[in-house]
Amino acid sequence: MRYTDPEKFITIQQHIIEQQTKHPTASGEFSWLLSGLTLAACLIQAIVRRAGLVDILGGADSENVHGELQQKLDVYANKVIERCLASRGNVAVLGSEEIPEPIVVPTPEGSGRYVVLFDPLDGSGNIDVNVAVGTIFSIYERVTHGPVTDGGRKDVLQPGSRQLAAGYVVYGSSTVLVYTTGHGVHLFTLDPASGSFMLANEHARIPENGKIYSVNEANADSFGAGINAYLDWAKSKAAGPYTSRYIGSMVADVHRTLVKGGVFMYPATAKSPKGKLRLMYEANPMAFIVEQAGGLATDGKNRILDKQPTELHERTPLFIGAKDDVTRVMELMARG
Ligand code: P6P
Repeated sequence: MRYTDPEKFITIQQHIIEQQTKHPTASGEFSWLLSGLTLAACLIQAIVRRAGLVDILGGADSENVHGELQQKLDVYANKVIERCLASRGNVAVLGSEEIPEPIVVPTPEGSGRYVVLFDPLDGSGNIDVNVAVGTIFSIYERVTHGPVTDGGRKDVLQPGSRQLAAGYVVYGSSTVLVYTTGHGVHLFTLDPASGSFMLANEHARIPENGKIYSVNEANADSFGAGINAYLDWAKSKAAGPYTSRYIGSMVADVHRTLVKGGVFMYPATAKSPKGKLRLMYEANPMAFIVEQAGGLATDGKNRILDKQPTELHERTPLFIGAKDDVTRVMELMARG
């Protein structure tokens, strides 16, 4: 077993350093930044795993910028990530689902190079019923120089195609961290005994023939003809038929799609006419990862990574998964 073989195991720290030696653009600073995120993941999973035992379940008597009740774990995870990243010394701006405005991190003479956007605990509404939740992050290089003067707006509002790195952690039956720096997608499993993330799958590729569709069909009345035509096809013998899987935690649903193939969709609905998922710290990082694994990610018309954001918290419809599945949905949507 590679994990325990002293000749073969590869920790995420080793992997990140190897990545940076292969790709000169990734400096030591970048590895130091990513290690802040792996530290935060370890700390968050430790509390998630004890959620029923410590006073960390339930609502936090506060709402986020979207008017959603914050769970105590949302608030905790957000503080852990802020603290782990702000102490790195090379982060200039942070953007979190839980915080209305970008956070400008004071660094000597504005020396911070990086912007990190994150959803500290996606799917937090599922915590009380012990369903997998996750953390999602997206890393950019600043586009401004010197001290940050506009509250971080210019540095934050970059299209997803300019991400330096993206990743997520899924706190499921095991804790798995997935990341890309644009040179493939790599999966690591946390070894609870040592507290190390160990390489489990390098250069992961999304299966092309996964027969799984993932969407909340309770919203079908507002999907439109194209999406419903896709669902009718998927349920037909001509398609296989497909099977339906919907966890209700985007990180878990996208992770299953990455590993098993098929498509995950959160279309625009009557309740969420611009889509429910957030572009900057949910759709963009997942799109970077899935494209690096050979898949596609669109809003039904446009490539997610090409979208020029106007707000940190803007939402987008999302269709993400294997190339053939996403292409089929888009073709049927285009027919109307
Ligand atoms: P619905 C969790 O609250 C979340 O933001 C995503 O993780 C998930 O994919 C989606 O909402 C589920 O939304 O409307 O199907 O319950």
